[in-house]
Order: sequence, then C-alpha cells, then structure tokens
Amino acid sequence: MILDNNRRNPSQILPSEITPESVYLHRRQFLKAAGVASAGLLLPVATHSQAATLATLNHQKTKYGLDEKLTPYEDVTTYNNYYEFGTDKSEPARDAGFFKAAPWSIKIEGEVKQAKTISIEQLMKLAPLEERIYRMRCVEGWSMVIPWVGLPLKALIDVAEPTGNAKFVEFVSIADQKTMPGTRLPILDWPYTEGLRMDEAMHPLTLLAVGLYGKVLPNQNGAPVRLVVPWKYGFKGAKAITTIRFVEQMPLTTWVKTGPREYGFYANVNPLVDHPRWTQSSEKRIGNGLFAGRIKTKMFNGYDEVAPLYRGMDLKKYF
Ligand SMILES: Nc1nc2c(c(=O)[nH]1)N[C@H]1C(S)=C(S)[C@@H](COP(=O)(O)O)O[C@H]1N2
Ligand SMILES: [Mo]
Repeated sequence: MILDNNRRNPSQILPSEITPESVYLHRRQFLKAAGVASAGLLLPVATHSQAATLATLNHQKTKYGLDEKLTPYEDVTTYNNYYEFGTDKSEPARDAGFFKAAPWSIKIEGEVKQAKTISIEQLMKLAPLEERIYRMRCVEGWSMVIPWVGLPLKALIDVAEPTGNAKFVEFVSIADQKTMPGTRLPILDWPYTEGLRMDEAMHPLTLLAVGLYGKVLPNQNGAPVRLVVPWKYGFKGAKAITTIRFVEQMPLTTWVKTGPREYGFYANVNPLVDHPRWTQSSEKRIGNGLFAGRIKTKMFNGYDEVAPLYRGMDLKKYF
C-alpha cells in the first residue's frame, strides 16, 4: 500500500504510514525497470477515499449556477491541467500527494500601502466562505461545471490597500522542486504566473477558491488556494498561489511568454476568436459521456455581466 499513500494529502497520512520520497522514487524506478511504464498504472485513482479524508468547509450556499449539472467529483479531481506535476491530465491526481499545502501564507506586495504576509487561516476569515457553481472552460476545448468554495478576491484586495498606481494584479504559483516533478523540467518558465486587470480582479465573480464540493481543495486542483475567473479560459486560474503583487504595467504571464500568438493576457472566453490549434466555438463537457454532443461556447462563457469591463475594446486584438 506504499504507492497508494501518494494519492492522499500528506496531512491525512498517519505518521506510521509515511514513506520517504526516496523509497517511493526507488520503487518507481524498480517498477520501470521491471517493465511497468508508470507506477500509477497499477492502481485505480483513489478519488473516493481522498474525498472522504479531506476536511469539510463551513460555507454559505450559493445562488450561482444552481441550474447547472455538476461535473462528477471524480472527473474534476482526476482530469487536471497542472504542469508543475506533469503535462498529462492524469499526473496531478497521481503525483501531487507529496505536495504540502500546509502551513501556507501569501505574500502581498508591490503597489500597496504596506507589503504584508497573510496566512491561509487569516485569508479564510476575510469574508464568509461561499459556494459558487461555475462553468469552467479550458482553451483546449473542454469544460466542466465545478462547485467551488471560496471568497471574492475583492475581500483580499480591500485588506491589501493597493495604491493609486496599481493597475494590474499578478499571481505567482509555488514551484517547489522537491514535491513538484514538472518544475525540475523546462516545461514552462517557472514559477507559473498569471494576472488580471484591477477591475477584473475586483469583479464579484472573481474568486479565490479554497475548496470544491464542500471540501478543502485536493492538491491537484490547486490547494490550498487558487484563482477562479469563470469568464476566462482556465489557464488564468493560477493554482497554489504564494504571491499576489500589485503592479502598474500589464504583467508578462507564463502562457503569453510561452506562446504570444496563441495566448493573450485577457483570455476571455470568446467563440469568435479561435486558438490556432483549437476551435473556440464549441466545447466538450467533461462527464457528459462519450456520446454527448459538443456544446456551443458562449461569449464570456455565458457570464454577460462582465461585458461592461470590455466596452470599446477590440476583443480580436486583445484576445
Ligand atoms: N500553477 C498552475 N496553475 C494552473 C495550471 C498549471 O499548469 N499550473 N493550469 C491551468 C489550466 S490550463 C487549467 S484548464 C486549470 C485547470 O484547473 P482544474 O485542474 O482545477 O480543473 O488550471 C490552471 N491553473
Ligand atoms: Mo486550460
């Protein structure tokens, strides 16, 4: 059962069960040598047991998205983009077990009255935790409906007290080489960074999520805290945030740096502006079954209330 431990949040593993990483890695090498391509193939992904061991969060019920059919927990927690753990969708669920989401704090810096550090516990008390059922659209052409638990980013911005020079907010994810195998490889320019314009960051739909399905975030979904911006493509939602920096200039974000023709800073969901490799006019809803047809993608992912933020902007140019 040594391998199975690696799918669980370390905080839920009994001290007597702890397997040193070296043993785990050796075991994987051994399995590789024995002709097993990946140790993870040996066992099904243990999502049910994981959900059972994650702490429940007290939160207010939502008025958002109540008419949506939720994507099953199993899909939300096993089909992930989290390149710090590898580029395959199944890798984060399999390999994020050594990641330590606690203790955790976020540095708030840049154009603020005074730089400070805020613990995850303090953060979670800035506003009542709320459930928000949001449609999430990945630029690769798939989508999910996820019941997040979190608080409006605005609650943190109010405490941060940005100066008049702050025009954008930059989010920096952790890049821990010890526990995140992907960060040892030049897949992206680590650490992963994202950004929002100030008015986007203050919008009531913009969330700092600390949980999903009523439980704390599983590591693979960005524990302990990640950004959720439902009218933008999924890559805007930086996971495991360690620094929030208020800046005057538009930050050069990881994906824009990687492929400026493919990824824009705004990244608003827009069925009229295709990605060079993927159509954006329709999407495949994960969990709807193999034979379900594609769904038409809506402008701003259907969140029309954000349209005033972009009035007068050419969204083909500012994609
Ligand atoms: N730090 C970090 N954040 C990230 C990513 C990543 O690779 N690293 N992937 C992004 C992409 S492309 C998507 S679609 C969403 C996926 O979030 P989910 O796995 O919780 O559905 O996370 C985003 N946030
Ligand atoms: Mo994505």
